Amino acid sequence: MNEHENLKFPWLKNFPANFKWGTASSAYQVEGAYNEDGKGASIWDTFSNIPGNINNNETGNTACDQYHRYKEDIELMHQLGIDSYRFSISWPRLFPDGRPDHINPHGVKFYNSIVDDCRRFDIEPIITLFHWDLPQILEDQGGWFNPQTIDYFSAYAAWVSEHFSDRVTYYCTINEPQIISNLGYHIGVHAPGKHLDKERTVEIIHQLAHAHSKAVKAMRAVAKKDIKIGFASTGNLCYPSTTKSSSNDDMEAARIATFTTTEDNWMFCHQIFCDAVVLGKSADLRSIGLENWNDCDELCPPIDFIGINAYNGHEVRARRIDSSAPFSSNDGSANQMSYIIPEFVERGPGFPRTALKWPITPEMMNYGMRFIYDRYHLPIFICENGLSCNDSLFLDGKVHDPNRIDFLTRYLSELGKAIEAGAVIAGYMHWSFTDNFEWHSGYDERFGLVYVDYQSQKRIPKDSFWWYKDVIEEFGHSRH
Ligand code: GBH
Repeated sequence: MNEHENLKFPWLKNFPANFKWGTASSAYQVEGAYNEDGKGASIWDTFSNIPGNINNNETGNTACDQYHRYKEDIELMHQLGIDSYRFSISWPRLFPDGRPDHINPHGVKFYNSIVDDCRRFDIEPIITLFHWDLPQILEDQGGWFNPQTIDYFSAYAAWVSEHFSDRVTYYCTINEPQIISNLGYHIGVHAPGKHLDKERTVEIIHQLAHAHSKAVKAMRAVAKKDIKIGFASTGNLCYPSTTKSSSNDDMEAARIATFTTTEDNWMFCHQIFCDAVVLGKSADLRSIGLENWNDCDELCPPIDFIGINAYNGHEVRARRIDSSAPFSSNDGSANQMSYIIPEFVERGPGFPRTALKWPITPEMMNYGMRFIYDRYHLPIFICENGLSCNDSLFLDGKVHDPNRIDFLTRYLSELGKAIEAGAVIAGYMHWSFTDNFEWHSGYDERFGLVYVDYQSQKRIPKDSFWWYKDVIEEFGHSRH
């Protein structure tokens, strides 16, 4: 038996002892108390309270009521055994009108309590600064197009760093710039519900890159000790049809397909943000008819990790084109050129899918993370991974979710293969701890390890909760 073989979880391998096992959430999706104790309105408060925007006209006004129930929730996290909790701060709960001159003491007290309660249980808090809830008043003044928003964001970030860095080491600046711009400003199904054209939409991503970089610099300048900063990116990740061919053409094709900016993927690709803020160079935007960004050297202050939110990916195979160059070399032989064209493999009928009908593609966790690591050379945090299932209370009073356990086993097993291949993966934050407000899908979609009965706000750990607890106990040596 090899030393990595594990009898209890035979599929899970290679997780290092210092690997962080956690869960993730975001303020608007769990907190509720949307207008209590001096909180300012965010674009999501506005957007979800307009009839027609959200499934069943639901809102995040109450959500999981975590604002009032955080103690119970953190105790449950302790029971789960996680060693890190990624949550976001609601910018307008801290700074009701966005600008840094008026701070809300109730907001300060609330996030202090979350941080202190986590630490009491040895749970490392990972703070996300912006998970989509822009102060409404800033949106009214031009939102991310207004340079003042970027200044206010970095002032808010600096305040958080100064205030929390004695107790909090890990920070994500922005969650999913790709989704903010695409769903919020282009397709319009997320707040603020705009329908901008491609050029303006990409400009939002550019502005978010400025906000990120300015915040990173401001946070470092005032941190009381060494802090670790990253952000959370999302986008399509491809995996090869087969890795058996000796030339590994499919592997190369998958890598090319992952990072090539095209008309089909510009709204959902990693490189459009990550190349600028990590590598300091523009993704190729000419391929989608736009100018490249020429200020990327300002956008890439050193960061410590890259967060990846990973849900599904695409299978890709290579077509190799061998062509003779239109000229001959001196000896008269034709000059052979050969290149790879990536082809997306169609998903057949009955392809496995989650409740939201998102395809189940675990291989993405292996190849995708390796491609990301090869390109950016930063430790990777899986900042989100999970699925919605049609969870309900069974007659025995429990919530049985075998589909979630199988999904997670598959995804974590593939993640272990990425680690084996040399990708540095620092941790895994499961999305999500509790069921919560799933943006325009409302409460129909349940992503939690903990079931929430929204009528009573009762929390009921699902089978996957106990399964994850066992996994953490088995592999989470770091705390013992
Ligand atoms: C994250 O967004 C968010 O950060 C989080 O707040 C949210 O609750 C969570 O995911 C779950 O949605 O059409 O089948 O290819 C993730 C957004 C998920 C959007 C995957 C694109 C592709 C699905 N992305 N999705 S599919």
